[in-house]
Amino acid sequence: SELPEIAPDIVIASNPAEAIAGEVRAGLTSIPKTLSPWLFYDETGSRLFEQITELPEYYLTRTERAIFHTHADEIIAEASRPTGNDPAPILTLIELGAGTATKTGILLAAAVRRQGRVVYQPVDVSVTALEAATENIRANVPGVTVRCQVADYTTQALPLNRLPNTRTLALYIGSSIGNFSPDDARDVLRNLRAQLLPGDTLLLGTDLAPLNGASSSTKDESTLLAAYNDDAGVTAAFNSNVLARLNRELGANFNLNRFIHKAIWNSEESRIEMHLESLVPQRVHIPENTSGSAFTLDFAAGESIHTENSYKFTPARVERLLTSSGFTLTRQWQDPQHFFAVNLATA
Ligand code: AVI
Repeated sequence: SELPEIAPDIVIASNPAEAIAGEVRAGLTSIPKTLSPWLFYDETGSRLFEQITELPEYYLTRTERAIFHTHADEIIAEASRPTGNDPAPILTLIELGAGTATKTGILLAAAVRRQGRVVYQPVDVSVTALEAATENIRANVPGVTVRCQVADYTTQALPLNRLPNTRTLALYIGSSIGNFSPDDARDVLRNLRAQLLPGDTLLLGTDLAPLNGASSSTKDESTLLAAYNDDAGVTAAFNSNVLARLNRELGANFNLNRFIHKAIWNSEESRIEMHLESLVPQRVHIPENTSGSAFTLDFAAGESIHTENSYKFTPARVERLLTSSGFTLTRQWQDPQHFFAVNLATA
């Protein structure tokens, strides 16, 4: 039977200018200095991130895409598994932090093959990303009804306008969960879990930790470091853009030539860390704004701003995260080299 056509409904997120000013003040006045990774994604940062996903060193995106190409029908079949009170489930796909949805088309096409049509609800804080996602899916995957939602899924309850008699498959792919601390990751997934019904599923993309000594994997520390420190310098530009953004939007006076991009592997925490390291002793000024009065920042030579963590998971760690958020891991797909994992969990 045909699913009804639904008009796009846009939910506007909270005041971004105020959120940015508050976040910057809190992060830069703490010890050690930090900046939240979501600050990367202004227009320039989002464009640089798209470039990162195509770099030869950045294996994450193409590996996850390859897993989708190989297993999309199986993933959709598994998420559509009949149950006693739902013998022929029809899926609705929602995607957290959809961005431009370039990989999602593979899963949507598989859903269309199985059920004829599908409703797709991308959720993102960026309107321009959602416009690109809608364009991309409408042009490339017939049979999909796109319904965009502008929202910050980390802080706002997702307004899931469910269609009657459909089952939700929530997508959280691209290793985005890896940019949260373990506690925050659990809270994000718990928040999502609270809005799902029994039988609904989550597809979670996780980058895998290096398997030391395992012969079936060629992933080691150098693979990881290269992915976050590419030869063309795109990741360095992506990292420094956050300072350029603070100059543009808050009137700060960071001198970008006096900070250098650093990516390090923290094996104890199983994460890549990105930093912006001050090359010299220096003082930076941030004018008065909505979050309070002007302030100055003093940097010692070699002192850094910690701008991002990117956690890498063992399969056991993925399972623990899902269990602690109220999900049950049902299937996991990996690429042949064990670089990346795509996990299906039930609510
Ligand atoms: C968006 N996120 C999963 C990326 C990552 O790999 O952690 C962001 C990124 N940072 C540097 N390169 C890519």
